[in-house]
Amino acid sequence: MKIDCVELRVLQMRLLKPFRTSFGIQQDRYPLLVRLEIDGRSHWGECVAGEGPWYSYETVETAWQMLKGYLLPTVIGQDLPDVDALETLFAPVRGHHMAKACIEMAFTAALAEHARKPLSTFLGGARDRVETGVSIGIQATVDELLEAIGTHLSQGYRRIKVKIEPGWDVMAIGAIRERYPEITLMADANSAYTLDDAAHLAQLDRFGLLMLEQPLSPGDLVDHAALQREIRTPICLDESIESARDARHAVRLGACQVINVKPGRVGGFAESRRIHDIAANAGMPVWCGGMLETGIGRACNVALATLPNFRLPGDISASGRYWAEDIVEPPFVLQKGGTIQVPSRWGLGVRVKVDLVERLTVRREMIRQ
Ligand code: NPG
Repeated sequence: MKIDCVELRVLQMRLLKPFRTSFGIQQDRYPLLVRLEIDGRSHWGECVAGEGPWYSYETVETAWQMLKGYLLPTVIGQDLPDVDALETLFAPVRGHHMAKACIEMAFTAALAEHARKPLSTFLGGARDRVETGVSIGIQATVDELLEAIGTHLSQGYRRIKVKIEPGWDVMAIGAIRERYPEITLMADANSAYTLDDAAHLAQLDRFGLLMLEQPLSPGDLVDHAALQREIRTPICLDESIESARDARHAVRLGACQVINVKPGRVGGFAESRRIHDIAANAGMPVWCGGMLETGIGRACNVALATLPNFRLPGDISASGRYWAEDIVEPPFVLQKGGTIQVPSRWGLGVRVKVDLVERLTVRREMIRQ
């Protein structure tokens, strides 16, 4: 298949509620969308890069530059029989997985459509719904945190993840456990601690958390392994796992017991699949994370989460947890049992609301050969 040209766009979208993590507060999201034109048809993808270099060195701006300057010129106009061919052309560009992933995922969805299969089936998944959870940001007070959790539980979410940071951890988790002793609960630190905090983090052990996500810095595989020897709560790695090689190293070192796979973070579906398989061979479950995506990235995450070793609920919440109106039709809604239905249409499986995308666009450019 030949990508004839690619349109890049940045949208401006307001989150229904500000989202606070150990990185800071986010109110607006600026999703970078790509639209591949193949044989006169449009295939959409979403880049998960953030507005600033906090979660990763990649940003909306760097991804735009990489796509325009290096990645798209190598693939536009080339005959690409499969994803391997695309990965080979992208390989000389070091890193920049988020920039690469949006093209890889849109191209994979195009291949699925061409093969007349839903993306999930094309990737090798077999489920028609995926279990999901919700990620709740740091709140101003414990009362607000408990209220936010109560709201999401009443909406049907079955797994609650809360963001923590020094000063908002043992006390906050303790208060949640007092109010909700039985819920499936986990914490995400987004790298806010160091190994010196091991004894402090061990205090979380008494709360029976499903896992503690990314307590230390992304590069700290060795320190995560040391921390895992000092705490009982299973460590989950997110930012630390940028590739299948990182997953292999993490398994070998005992740096984690769970991996959060975000296809955008690792360069796309193919690398996600490799990480999935490494974890499966090690008997380690994975789950699908989220990056406050629009329905386009969400459709990709839902499809990926149908693979067999996605054995824990993901951060793939319903469209209404983020946006007043999602840019896809139908939007993703929460079903009974805290699940999301997997689209059954061919390809990406959802229709992009082009008029709405147009209204939300703050920057656009067509990249041709
Ligand atoms: O529901 O999409 C979602 C958000 C899930 O907490 C979530 N994502 O570290 O995993 C993360 C975190 C994040 C969000 C990180 C935005 C960076 C930006």
